[in-house]
Formats: sequence, structure tokens, C-alpha cells
Amino acid sequence: MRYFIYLCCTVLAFYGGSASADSSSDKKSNIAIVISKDAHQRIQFGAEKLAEALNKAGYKARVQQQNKFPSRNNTILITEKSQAQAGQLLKQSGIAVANLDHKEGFSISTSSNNRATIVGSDVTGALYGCLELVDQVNATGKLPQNLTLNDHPEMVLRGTAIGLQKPTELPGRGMYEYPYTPEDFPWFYDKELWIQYLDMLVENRYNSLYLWNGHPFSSLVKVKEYPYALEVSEETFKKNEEVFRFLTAEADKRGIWVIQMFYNIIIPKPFAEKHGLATQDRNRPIIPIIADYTQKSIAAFVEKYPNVGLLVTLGEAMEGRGQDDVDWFTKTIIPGVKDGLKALGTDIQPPIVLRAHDTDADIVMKESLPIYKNLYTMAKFNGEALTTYTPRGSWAELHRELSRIGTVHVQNVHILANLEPFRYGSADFIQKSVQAMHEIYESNAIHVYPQASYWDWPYAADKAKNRLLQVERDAIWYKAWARYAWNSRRDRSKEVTYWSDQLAGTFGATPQAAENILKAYEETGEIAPKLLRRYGITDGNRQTLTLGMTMTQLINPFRYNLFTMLYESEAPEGEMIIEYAEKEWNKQKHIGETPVIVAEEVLVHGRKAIEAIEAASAGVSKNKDEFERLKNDVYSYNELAAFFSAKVEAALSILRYKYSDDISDLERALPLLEKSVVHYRKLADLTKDTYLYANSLQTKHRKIPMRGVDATYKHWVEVLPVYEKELEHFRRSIDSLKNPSNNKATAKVIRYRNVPVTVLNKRPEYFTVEKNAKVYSDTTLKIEEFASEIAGLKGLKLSKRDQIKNGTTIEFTSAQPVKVLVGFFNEKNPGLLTPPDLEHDVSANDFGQSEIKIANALLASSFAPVNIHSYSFPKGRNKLTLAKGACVIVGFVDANDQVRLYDAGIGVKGYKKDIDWLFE
Ligand code: GTR
Repeated sequence: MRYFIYLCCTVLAFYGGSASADSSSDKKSNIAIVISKDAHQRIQFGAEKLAEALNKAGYKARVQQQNKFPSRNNTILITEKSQAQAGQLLKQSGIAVANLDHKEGFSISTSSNNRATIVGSDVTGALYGCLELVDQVNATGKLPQNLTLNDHPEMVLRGTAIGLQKPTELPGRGMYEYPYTPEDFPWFYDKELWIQYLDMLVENRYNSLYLWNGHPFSSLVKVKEYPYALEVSEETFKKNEEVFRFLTAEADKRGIWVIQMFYNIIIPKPFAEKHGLATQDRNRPIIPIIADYTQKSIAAFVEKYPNVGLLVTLGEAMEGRGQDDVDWFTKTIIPGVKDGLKALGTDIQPPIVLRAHDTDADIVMKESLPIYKNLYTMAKFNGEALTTYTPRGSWAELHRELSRIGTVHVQNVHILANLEPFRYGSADFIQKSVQAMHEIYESNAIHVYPQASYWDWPYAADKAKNRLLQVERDAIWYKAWARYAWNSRRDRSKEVTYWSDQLAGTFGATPQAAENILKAYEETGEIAPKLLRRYGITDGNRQTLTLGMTMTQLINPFRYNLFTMLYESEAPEGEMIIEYAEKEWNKQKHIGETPVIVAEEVLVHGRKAIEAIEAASAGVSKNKDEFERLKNDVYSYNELAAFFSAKVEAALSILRYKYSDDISDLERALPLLEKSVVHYRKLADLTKDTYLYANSLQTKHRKIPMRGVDATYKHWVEVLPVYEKELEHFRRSIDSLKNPSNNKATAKVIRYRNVPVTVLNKRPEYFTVEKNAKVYSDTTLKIEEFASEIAGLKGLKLSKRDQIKNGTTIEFTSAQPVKVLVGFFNEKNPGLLTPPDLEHDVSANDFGQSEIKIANALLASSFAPVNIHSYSFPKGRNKLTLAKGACVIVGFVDANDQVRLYDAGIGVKGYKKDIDWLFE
């Protein structure tokens, strides 16, 4: 009772104070922020934030929970449409209820004397109304008077991603297998950091947070029937429960759905060991015990965390596309969720987002919608990179197809493999990208990855005394996507002012300096997208663009498994380097964005960015260290652009030689290649003391420009010698060509050598790689031509029909380490085995098989030429399992054979000689 009286007095005193104070709006006054006694926690949160902002601005504001909503001076009233007070407030304030039709919308009406009303169309809308006022108070230092504002977000889901993943694999574990433990993810247990991150999200009006992990369930729930599946200690399990509860509750307060992502099919290590299974195996059919375990763990998860959604990747660890995906989703995952809901006694369905990655999402959706309503789809915006805001082709069609299902389709701004590690803040590029999401992809939701260092969350790659946090360093990245997800139709000239104001705040900069900083961001913001889409091998994180590319990657991209969708869908119409060279030679007309145009444009972007950042320098008074780092990034981008520009020009001259046979074409290329190395050296100098690495994925999955196994070739300083050597080699090759007596002027042939193996398959048959040999036991397909390197190898003659129906399994023993050479037909056709593809299957290099060893190495009858890949095995007993589809087992060779990687051009029409040897 005493407490109650005390409370009344304080409220009265507070109120009395405000009533007797000068009520003119300019004067800082006492302000009561009134919310109802049963106000939702999001409204409470919004009201508190508003009070904080007002107090910072010099007012004395206080939140009061009461059911009377008095209309008087110095009072802010907050509610949401369905609350008891809403009708009265709408009438008093003149807010039209029709303005509150959109999810998460709000109306604000303020008049003089610090009177304000905020009504949300729902509780999140009311929260956003509060935050809108917070922004205005922060920007102007006072509560706006006579304001009428209605707003709502354009995109319905606006989220960010955090990976519970690491730059390298854990010992003894496969890709994505990272149990949640304090040892591996100390930041996960850091509540302050979570609050900082969640506050950033809500300030930017994000309403979803996705946590990415291979198989999170065995870190977060116990399954009664499978107690041994738990992957963490009891102590860690308790901590995980606690943190996950804390996180989901704090997120909910801020109107944020936590959505847990997982890959399929991955099982926990202890479970796998107990049942003698692999934790993941792409070629494994659905096994009942795995299905039962997964269904039960999903049920346990849903029961325990009813406010958490699921993001499902059907693929990577499951064979390609097909019925298995449908079955797994409709017979295991959805039933698991439903079991959980049943146990909870609720029918409120949490959202399930289905990724269209390595899956025919439209087919899966068709089968699933009849049994579960709250479904969403998600697909990558520009692959695993940022390349264009004019996407087109088959990828754009897929997006539209998913959007047209009628459920919400989410744009996944996935790993930004071409933006790592430099700062990115082109508001212009981002705004246009979001517009493309609506106009070209017809979608209405977004999910944004960290700008760089996804695999190294929460840190950025900068080499700083104390490691920088991404949430701070890349604030502009999060802000820009969110701002345009809220409204993509903002007027560009006003946007320049908006961002300049923001940057003026960040760097204590003069308006002119701030505008120049924005300019530097926007000019550099064009460089990486243009370079990748015009010269790159892949949109995936198999390539780290900022480390550059080797010459053979530029002049012979097919040898490196060119991912053609990059050019067909994720770039404006234009030409690749090899197409341009061919057309030039044939004097054909060029179309669209050419390699030459980009080589020129990136130089201009680099120059303009440097001019802008240098002009800004004198006008910066705050955060000077960060400004210097940004400036260094601008210099780095400029060197990267100059490196590529010179190297591509060299490449075009070298490709001309392919047609002309004229050594002067090579001689013309030499100074250009020298120039590119000079710029790369500068890039290495600029990054030497400023960056720890370029790419945060530091495993064998990284291939371009160099293999990334065991965290190697991750820094420019390490890659520089590769380009220096390449230049030296080229110089010597020209000398050799000029001196015909020098027999080193063509590539030397080194042959693969057979090694003895005992094949344990039933009645194995063999063939020898020679003209007219039959490669299958049940077809007449005969070898027509082959590369000298594979002559005489002993291949395995299998049944093609059986390969198509059941896939290929070879069990064998050998007394020494061995590589199995597997030939993949160079054609996309349902009956043919698809080559290893790191863009969709992260296990595609587990045996070193992802790279083509000899392209177009063999031609059999009228079939497409065959590319050879190799699978490495240790000595002893081994098993090679390949998915369904025809391929040729060309031989078992010595694991130490180092045959030059190249394109033999066998069976390729119009093939012009191999010139890769000039560089390696
Ligand atoms: C792969 C990529 C992985 C992961 C995966 C995905 O191609 O290498 O790092 O991002 O795609 O989309 O889940």
C-alpha cells in the first residue's frame, strides 16, 4: 500500500510538474508517454526508446502505464488498432483508420504543446511509430509539432543472417557441422553483443533474424528416444537453452522473428557413430532411422521454442533435385513441426521458409501447401555475390515463378563473395537492387547476409588493435538494405542528402565532405560488381574476386568450371573475354557491356572515388581512424580495378595470338601484364598491415584464384608471388617462341600412369584408352580420339543403363594412394552424371574432385566430349559413390601424378590451340 501511494505521488508530481511548466513546444518540458496497463511488450519497448530519446534531447519524459488516455499538453499517447483506447484516440487525433490497413504500419499525429498520438496497425506498427518519432527527435533535437505521418513497410519480411559457422572445418567434422559451444562461438553467449545487434536490427526496422547452421537441433534440444544424439555437454546445453530463450525473448520485444536455418540431411556426430552412418552423404537415400530422428528433433524444437521459425535447405547434403526433396519436406520436416504444435496444444503455425537452393522449390511448394499454410520461399538475389540490379534470364524466371505461387518470396542477398573484405556502402546500387527485387523478381521480402566475413562473425577482417565488429564497421550496409526494404521508391536526390547527413554524423564531416564520402562509396560500389560479372568464373564463394585472377582463368574460364549463369542471368547483356576476342578476330559487331568497356569504366570509378575521398579528408573531424580505414579501402579498390583492367587488356591481346599466331600479339601483352603486377603489388602493400585476410571461407572449397585449403592463399601478400611467377613464365614463353630451336616452346606431355588396384565389384570388365575401345559394357560407344596424357590407361567398363538407374559404386583396394579418373560428358542432359559443382554442393571437393584435370580429353562416338576430374583415395580399401547418371571411369592412376591442367580441345568445333602453357 505504501508503495502504491508512493507511486501515485510520483506520477502526480511528475504530471503536476509538467502542467505547471511552460507548455510552449520549444521549451524542454516534462512529457508523459502513456501506454495502457496491458500494453504489449513491443509497445513498452517503443515507449521506453522514445522516453530515452526525449530525455537525451533535454526533455523530462517518462512512460506511464494507465488505462485512461488523457488528451492534454505534454502527453504522448501510444496504442495499436485493436486496443480498447484506439477508437477514442483515432477520433481525438483525426487519424483515419484506413491508414492502418497495412501490417506493421502506423499513424502519428502531433500538435503544438508536445501533444502526440501514435497508433499502430498492430503492436509492431506501434513500436515503429515510436521509433519514427525517436529518429525525428534525434535528428532535430525536439519533438516535432503539427506532424501528420502515415507509414508502413513495403517489404513484409526484412531480415539479416548470422552464421554459426567458422572459416575452417572443425577437426573430424564435415562442412556446416558446428555444434553450439562456448569454445567455438564465444560471441553466442555474449548477451550485451546480442542486445547491441538486436537494437541495430530494430532501429533499421528489420523484423527477422536468421541463424545459419548445419544441424542446430542437437545443440538445442534433447530427444527422448535418442538421448545420445545430444552433441554438447550438459553444462553447455543449459547455457544454450538459456541464451536461445534470452535471444528469442529479446527479439520478440523488438518485433523480430528468430528463424533457425538448417541443412539437410545432416545428423549429429554421436548419432551417426552409434548407427555406423556418415554425418552427411549426398548420395544416400532417405533412411527411416534418420527420418525418425529428424522428425522428432524438429518436434522437440518447435515445442520448446514456439516463437522460432525454420529456414530449410533441402540440398547440399541430399542428392540433387527430385522426389527425395519432396518426401523429406512433406513426410519428415512438416510432420515434425506439426507434432511439436500438437504437443504444445496450439495451431499457430511458425513460418517455414523453403530455400530454392539445390531444390526444385516450386514442386516442393506445390506438394506442401495443402498440408502447411505458413510457407515462404527464398532464393539468392545474385548468387553468392553482388553483381547487378538488372538481373535477367533463367534465374529471374525462377524468382518470378516462386513469387507467383502467391506466398511470400524472400530475396536472399547471400554471401557477398566479391565484396569481401572491403567496405561497401553504395546506397545507389542497393536501392536499385531492391527495386529490381520488386520489379524484376516480383518479390516482397529480403534476407541480408553480412557484407563480409560471414564465416568469421562477429568480426571484420581488418587488422586492428582490437578486432572490429561487423555490426559497427558495416553499419551502412545494414542501414541501406533496410531503408530500401522499407521503401524502395525514395527520391534519389533526397537520398543523397539523407546519406550525406548520416555520414556527416558518423565522421563529424562538413556537408561537402560527407557528400564526397558517399560519392567514394558509390564509385567503389560499382567496381566489384562489374569486375565479377564481366570477368569472373562464378558467382559463388569458390572465387574471391578481390584476390584477382590468374591469366588462364581469364583466357580459359571453361577449364575452371565456368558458372555460366553469372553471365546469362546475373549481368546485363554483354560479352565474356573469350567471346569478345573471337568477335574481334572475326570482325563481328560487339553487343552490350563488353570486357573493354568494363576495363575502362572501373578505372574511372577508381579515380573518381580517390578524388572524392581525398577531397573529404580535410572535412572529417570524428572517427578519424575509421575514416583512414575507409580511405585505404578506396585506394585498394582503385588498385584492384587497375590490376584487372591491365590484365584483361593483356588477355585480349593474348587471345588474339590464338587466332593470329603472331608473336607480336604476345609482345604487346607483356607490358600490360607487367602493369597489372605493379598494381597488384600496390594492393598487397595497402592490405599488408590493414587486413588479416580477404576471404572468410578458408577451406578447400575456395578455388579461384588459388585453392584455399588449410587457410592458404587468403591474403594478397601470399598471392602476389603467383602473379609474379606467371609474368616470369610468360616472359620466358615469349623468348622460347622467338627462338624456334628451343624445344620448350610447346607444352610437354606428361602421361598419367596406371596403378594396380583390385576392383571388388562383381565381375569387373575393363577397357584400354585407345582408338575404338568400348567404354561401356552395354552400348557400342567407342573412343574416337583422346588426349595423349590418358593414352593406355585401364578404364572400368560399366553398364551405362545401370549407372543411369542406380548411380555408380566402385569398391576397390590398392597398395598405394590412388586417384580415380572420372570422365563427365560435357553436356547437360538428364541421363548424364552432373559434374561436381561447388555452387550447389559444398561436399563437391571432398575427394579433390571439383576441378577439371583435363577438359575435353576424350571423344566417344557422337557423344559430347568428356572432361576428366579425379577423386583421391588413400591406400587400402575404398569406395567411390557417384550419383545417378552416365560417366566414364577412365582409370586408376598414381596419386602423385602431377599432370598439367589444361583443355585438350578434343571434339570441340573450331577449337584453337591450347595457350595455357604460356603461363604455367
Ligand atoms: C554453396 C556455398 C556455401 C553455402 C551454400 C548455400 O554453394 O559454397 O558456402 O553458401 O552454397 O547456399 O547454402
